[in-house]
Amino acid sequence: MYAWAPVDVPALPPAGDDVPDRLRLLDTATGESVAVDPDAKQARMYVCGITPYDATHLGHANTYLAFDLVGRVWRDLGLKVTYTQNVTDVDDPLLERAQETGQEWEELAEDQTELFRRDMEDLRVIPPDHYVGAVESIPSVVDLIEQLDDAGAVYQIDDDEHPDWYFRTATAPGFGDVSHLDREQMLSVFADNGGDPERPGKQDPLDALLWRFARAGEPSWGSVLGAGRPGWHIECTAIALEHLGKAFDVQGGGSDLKFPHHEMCAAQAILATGAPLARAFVHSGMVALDGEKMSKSKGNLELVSRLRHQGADPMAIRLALLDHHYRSDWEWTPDQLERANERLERWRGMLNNGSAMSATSTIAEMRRALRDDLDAPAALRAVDGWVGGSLAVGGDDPAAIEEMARAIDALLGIRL
Ligand code: 5CA
Ligand code: ZN
Repeated sequence: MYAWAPVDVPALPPAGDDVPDRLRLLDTATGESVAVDPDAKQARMYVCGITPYDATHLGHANTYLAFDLVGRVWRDLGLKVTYTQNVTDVDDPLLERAQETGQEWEELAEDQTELFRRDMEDLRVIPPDHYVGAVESIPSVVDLIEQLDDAGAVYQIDDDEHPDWYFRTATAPGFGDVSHLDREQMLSVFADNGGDPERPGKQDPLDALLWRFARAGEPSWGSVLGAGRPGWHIECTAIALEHLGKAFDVQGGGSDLKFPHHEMCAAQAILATGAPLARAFVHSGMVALDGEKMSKSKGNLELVSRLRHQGADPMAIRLALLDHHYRSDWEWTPDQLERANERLERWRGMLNNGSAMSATSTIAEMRRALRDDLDAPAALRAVDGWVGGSLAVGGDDPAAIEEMARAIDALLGIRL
């Protein structure tokens, strides 16, 4: 159901000694820049996927482009990459939207997942190796909850009708080590980010829903826990552990997922496996529109698909997003697309120019920028410099144009 077209990534000549041979990223958990390459040849990354109840907006696209760059840099370092992404294909916002519109929830999820997949293809995002739905993962979710139960970290709410299962958060080892929020801050963020601090019967307002008992009019699945459906955090913990194993290299998502989502996933994984979920927790910044974080729930959106229907070149959309550092919070304005178009035209013009300066030092500069916490804006400026210099002084390196086009494609995902 969730096929996603492969993207061709051209091979580049190996980097020289003037380029560091590791990718460093800012790890939210330690607050430090860390080398995220594994010792083995196989790099493993999990990125939190969409909840498919509305179309892909530029905030989502920005987040998936950031982690697309991680995969590209790893490949350029000669690593094999295993990339897993989930799709939260059953959850409250999705069921609520289906209720409002009268559409079947399964159909809504499938339609929006399909649209997301097409948007990602347009933007030349390398597909995950495992693109996994919550619904198809219910057996792993149930197994993991049982494991947590064995560890004494699980309880049922004292409620005859809906004895939902909860994760005993406060006593979990390492709880707080991802987001570093104090309890006060956690409580204030929790409700805004999908938590239910007010639910009567919880032992601690910060405890996280693991398994929601069936309610009238809601989908549910039979299990040893009773008929119900998965909570949100346990979905990602189960999918990540099943498809990547423990202590994988990068857990990624937007900064809105630091707490509670990634904090809960991390605590659940440590309890269940005795090992950290991931070696680094990496978060992309939030894209805003009209002064507020772009969000499906608020409706202040600019959509990849809308820009495409208006005739935007997907490579210009990609360039416009890459012109912001992945960790910065920024606001979308239409003039950014115009500027990206002009840049794309300049770069494409260079392709037809026939003569250029050597590309070697520019490609080294792009690699240095990207390997140092994914500084895509600096990599774009390096290409600008090469294009401008080539046009100004001309050049006599006939292979340089092709080499540069390959590097722009492999490292930045821009097909000229
Ligand atoms: N299904 C969950 C993750 S398991 C979820 O958060 N879905 S989502 O559709 O709301 O968001 C999908 C991804 O886009 C997440 O990684 C989220 O952090 C990121 N995201 C959401 N809004 C923005 C935004 N305005 N700017 C940047 N990234 C965003
Ligand atoms: Zn997630």
